[in-house]
Amino acid sequence: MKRRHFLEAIGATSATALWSPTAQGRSKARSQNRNRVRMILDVDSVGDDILALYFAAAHPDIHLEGVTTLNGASGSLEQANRVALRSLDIAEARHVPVYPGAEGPIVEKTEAEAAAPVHFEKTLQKFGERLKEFNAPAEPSTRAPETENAVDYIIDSVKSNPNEITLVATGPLTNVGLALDRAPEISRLVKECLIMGGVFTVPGNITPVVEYNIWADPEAAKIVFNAGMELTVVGLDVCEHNSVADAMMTRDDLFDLASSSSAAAKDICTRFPIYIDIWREFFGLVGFPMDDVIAVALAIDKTLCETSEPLQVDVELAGDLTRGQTIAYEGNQIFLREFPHAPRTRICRTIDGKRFMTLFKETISGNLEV
Ligand SMILES: [Ca+2]
Repeated sequence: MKRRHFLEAIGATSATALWSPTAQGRSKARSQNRNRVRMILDVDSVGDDILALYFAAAHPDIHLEGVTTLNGASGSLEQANRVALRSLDIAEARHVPVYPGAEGPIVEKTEAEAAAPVHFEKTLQKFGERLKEFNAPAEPSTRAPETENAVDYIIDSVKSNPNEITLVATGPLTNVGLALDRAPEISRLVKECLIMGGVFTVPGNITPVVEYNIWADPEAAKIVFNAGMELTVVGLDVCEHNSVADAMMTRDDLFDLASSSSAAAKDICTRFPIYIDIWREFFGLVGFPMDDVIAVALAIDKTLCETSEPLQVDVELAGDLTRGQTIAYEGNQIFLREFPHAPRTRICRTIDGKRFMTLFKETISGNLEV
């Protein structure tokens, strides 16, 4: 079916204006003389990290200063570096340096954690041939990562540019936690920090109360949540639950992106159908959740999500079921707890999913009207 026919069939002909080829390339012209968010993006480089890299590289209101990597859900630091470099190549952002970071969590996983059966891997087998596009090893880039370590780079950048740098972390919090541990003063020198991680009101994806990024390095997360930074938390509540289905990527969105000439859009259309299928068939979600992109998008548009008032949020370090749980102090409790800093953590409660997905597609396809 041609795109025009598809849109007519679903009664959305007006949307064609969004994808007008005449708007192509406007974003580059607009990017000059704009007051852009200076961003360091910390990634572990699986599916939605790639989308976050594409978005950050393409949006005219973001100046991507550097990308830092760590070992996370993609399996190794080397793979994270390769994926980050390759994604920046595709996004025509080869000028953005990539700094390798942590090879594992601050506290090593126990044998029991390492040996825990993973339901996901077994289920994947049924996807057969389609799996070759899922977390596929990236082709080598023509350039290498920087020699400076990610943690040193974060500390140096923040200290040299006080109140200028926005830190967005979309993987486990090891790099950010180590930077804050080594140089606590940067907590007041960062303009703000946004993280994708944690869960508050919907089921977790590791245990019913634990989300992957926090589970992967709870000690690092505890440092980050207790550092006194201006912190915005994109938890599973606004990305991985069908109550926010509007904010997920579906095959209809791939159809919209398919008319774009952007290399990032083409890559998404080639590689992401399997992600959409897996998240639908395994997690029961309407589409592929855009967790990491939401964290990046919030750095330029706070109105995309409704957030809590500033709260104290802490991380549970104990318990088979609860290690890595994020707990927000709300309401009134009998036990009094003193905190070292005033509350500065805002939790995302709701998201304007349709507006977010339109922003994503317009940014990736170079059709953004600003
Ligand atoms: Ca991630």
